[in-house]
Amino acid sequence: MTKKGFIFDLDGVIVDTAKYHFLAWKKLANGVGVDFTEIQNEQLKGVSRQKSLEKILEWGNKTLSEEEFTKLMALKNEDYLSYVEHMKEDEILVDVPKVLNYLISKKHPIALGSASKNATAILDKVNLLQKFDAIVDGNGVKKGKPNPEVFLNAAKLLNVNPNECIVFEDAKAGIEAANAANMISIGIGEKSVLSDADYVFKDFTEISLEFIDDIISNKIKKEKTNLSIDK
Ligand code: B16
Ligand code: MG
Repeated sequence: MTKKGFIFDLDGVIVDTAKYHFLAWKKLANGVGVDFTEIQNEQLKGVSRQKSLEKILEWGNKTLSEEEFTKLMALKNEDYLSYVEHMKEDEILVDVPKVLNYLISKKHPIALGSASKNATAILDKVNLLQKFDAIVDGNGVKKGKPNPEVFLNAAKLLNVNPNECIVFEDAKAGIEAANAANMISIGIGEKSVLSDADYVFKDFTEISLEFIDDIISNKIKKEKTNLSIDK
């Protein structure tokens, strides 16, 4: 049987750190006189820290000097990490360990493919770091999602062909990146948002081990392709 590579996004797939990003971005935005809503926070999912701040300033019609911009990014991260610091295993999203442990028992390699520069620290906090064979995070990529770089790097590290890889993602940009990498894209969240994904599940409770077996045995294949990466 061909070896498959399984790649997991972090925020929104393994843990829900979006709520901490929201608190930290809201504090920062309000501090410079800009409004920030949960709906706007949704649009920052999978988006890098720098791009997120650019968007917030754009929404609020604000411009900052380069120095202020760098300072605010550092402050946001400090605030965000004050929440991350308290994270424990109970913040792992339901049934994620079920799938991780099953893949490990079947000897299929697992990678993380996240935009976050704090990914290793977060995985360590929730005690999952040891389960991953490779970590590709915001420190290791030049082009963020929807560019496929993050997932292609992960496939390389796992030593698995991209077309034998499967990506679990909660962000639209992440699904586009997985499709551009020619990997099976599995959306975690709402079908209406993740319509480009090959398969969509509300969360991991909906993903059966039979489904994983069907992927491994090629019964389940890639449904959609999207090779436009110039975004
Ligand atoms: P950091 P993911 C992404 O994580 C988050 O969804 C996004 O909201 C955040 O801005 C980005 O990481 C960068 O995070 O500030 O920790 O470097 O979903 O790609 O795992
Ligand atoms: Mg995510």
